[in-house]
Amino acid sequence: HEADAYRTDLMTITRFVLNEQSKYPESRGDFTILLSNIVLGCKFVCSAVNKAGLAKLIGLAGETNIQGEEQKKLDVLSNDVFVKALVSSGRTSVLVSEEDEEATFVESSKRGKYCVVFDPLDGSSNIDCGVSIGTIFGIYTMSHNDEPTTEDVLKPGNEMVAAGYCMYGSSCMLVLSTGTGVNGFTLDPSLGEFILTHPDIKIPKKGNIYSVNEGNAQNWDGPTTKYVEKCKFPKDGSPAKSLRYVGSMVADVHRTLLYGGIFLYPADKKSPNGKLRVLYEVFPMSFLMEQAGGQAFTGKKRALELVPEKIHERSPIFLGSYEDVEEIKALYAAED
Ligand code: AHM
Ligand code: MG
Repeated sequence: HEADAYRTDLMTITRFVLNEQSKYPESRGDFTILLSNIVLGCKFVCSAVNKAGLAKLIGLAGETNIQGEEQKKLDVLSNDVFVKALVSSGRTSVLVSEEDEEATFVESSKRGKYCVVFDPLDGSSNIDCGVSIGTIFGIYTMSHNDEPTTEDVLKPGNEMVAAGYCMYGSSCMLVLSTGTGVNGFTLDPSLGEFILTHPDIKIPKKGNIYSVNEGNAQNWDGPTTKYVEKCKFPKDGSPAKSLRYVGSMVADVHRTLLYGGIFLYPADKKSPNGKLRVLYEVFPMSFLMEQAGGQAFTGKKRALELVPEKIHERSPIFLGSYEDVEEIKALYAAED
């Protein structure tokens, strides 16, 4: 049957979130509206990323204006799109973006009950060579009706109400958690809709891949050094782990989520707090990992219990399969 090739019960991300929200009688669709604006941003960035190589070659329309101004860089363009989509959703009060030094406070007429922290286009070193990059976001709720301040987002990650990422890879995938598990949606380009393709993602209890920038090894601390040594030369008879490192957090975390294993961006002598940002890199990814049954650890504590003091603060991070993260936790505990 030719017709069988078509699924007709399409679970779009909007339908999925509406179903989820309908469990809360007080829900008035605000979250769904906010999310659909995030989805719009992701679709825009996806299309821009896909055209990026071509734009260079043949100069796509609109890319250079009449004054001959240069085309906006993809990360700046992505940021503009997300900020505008989030503000015009009418559902946000505070926005923190990796691209903007200061937080954005939404003007009172457009304010809503959510705060969004995001990295509009992460993996900057991979943009120009067409390797997977992504958008990462986390969502908090405002707990008062006074003027919004940065205090509204300087909260531990376990207070996020939702987190997710969109990966611009061989396909465009959006992975989302609203605190009741993790679900993955793939963009069907012919429909322009994200369709549920990976329901209820659970990370394997243990994996056989580790993911780290080993070029920094000379500057690592004891536990990280020991852990990576153990991955390569296990002494308990288990097989050595494989190394995979894209250098785009979204791609490395996505693979870790689906295949299991561990992703590390540790502290080192040059960067005592690691590289990755607490609010819009460490927290959303840690939230997703825990929701999928894995763990996220900073070298000192559970990542989601950090209380950031600055919006662009950094932290070391170890996240992935439950048992793999247990091992690095044990090495840090043995150090004290
Ligand atoms: P960016 O915000 O400049 O793109 O940096 C973040 C990226 C992450 O996606 C990735 O995990 C990490 O930097 C890789 O860093 P390194 O090149 O030091 O290994
Ligand atoms: Mg980044």
